[in-house]
Amino acid sequence: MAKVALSRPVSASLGRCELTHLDRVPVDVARAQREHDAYEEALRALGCTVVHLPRADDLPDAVFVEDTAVVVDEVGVITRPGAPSRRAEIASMATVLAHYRRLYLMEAPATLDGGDVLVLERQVLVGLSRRTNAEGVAQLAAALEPFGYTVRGLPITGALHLKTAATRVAPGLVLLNPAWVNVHAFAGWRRVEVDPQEPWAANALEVNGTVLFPAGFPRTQARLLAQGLELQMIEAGELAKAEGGLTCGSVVFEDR
Ligand code: CIR
Repeated sequence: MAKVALSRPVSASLGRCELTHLDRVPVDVARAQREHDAYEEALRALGCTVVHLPRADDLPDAVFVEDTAVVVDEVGVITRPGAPSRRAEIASMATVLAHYRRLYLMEAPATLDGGDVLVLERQVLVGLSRRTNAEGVAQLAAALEPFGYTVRGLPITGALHLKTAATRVAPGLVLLNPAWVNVHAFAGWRRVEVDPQEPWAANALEVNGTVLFPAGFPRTQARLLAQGLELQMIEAGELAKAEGGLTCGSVVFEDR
């Protein structure tokens, strides 16, 4: 089925991004944009229509659109990002997403980053991280449970977001770093663990049966290939300096 991928150009101010677990190092914005262009091209090749949100050069983290919205077939939720510097990103997401979904808008005191939200069919796991609080989980539940989803929070330590630690790579199959997330939260799912030497390898993006996977994690890559998965490698090293992974750069959903 046709999919839409919402995306946004890399901001000129990316070097002033929020950082939690990484030290600040110089970021080459042009290189980050080239990486993002190739990522968008990969999404197109997998059948997505890439729709751009407006450039927001004064908002350093605006390229990480995933954090500003959670989209399921029935509704779109505009989040209230945990970092105050990121709250100005939501207005343009709401404007664009309103073309595709009825919207639910989160309100204070909720905070929630979309990077903390892992949708596993009708089960939604939400990382209780530095960015996402219990009220955020409660408001997401209020938005999604009327449509038959169950929404559950789980503590996250060590990683910025739940999806830094775990992502869905195929129906019934989760890729995860067991050091950062409790594996028991994934009861009923098959699991493939990242190689212990590659803790940052758990953030992959499955689109129409192909897994976009970051270059530079050969051991975990081999584990995924051993599962029979179709992989496409993506260079994402420059955006990784801003603590962004592959899921962060887009919001992908069915065009309906
Ligand atoms: C931030 O700290 O908010 C950004 N520098 C990185 C956000 C990455 N987003 C994500 O993992 N969903």
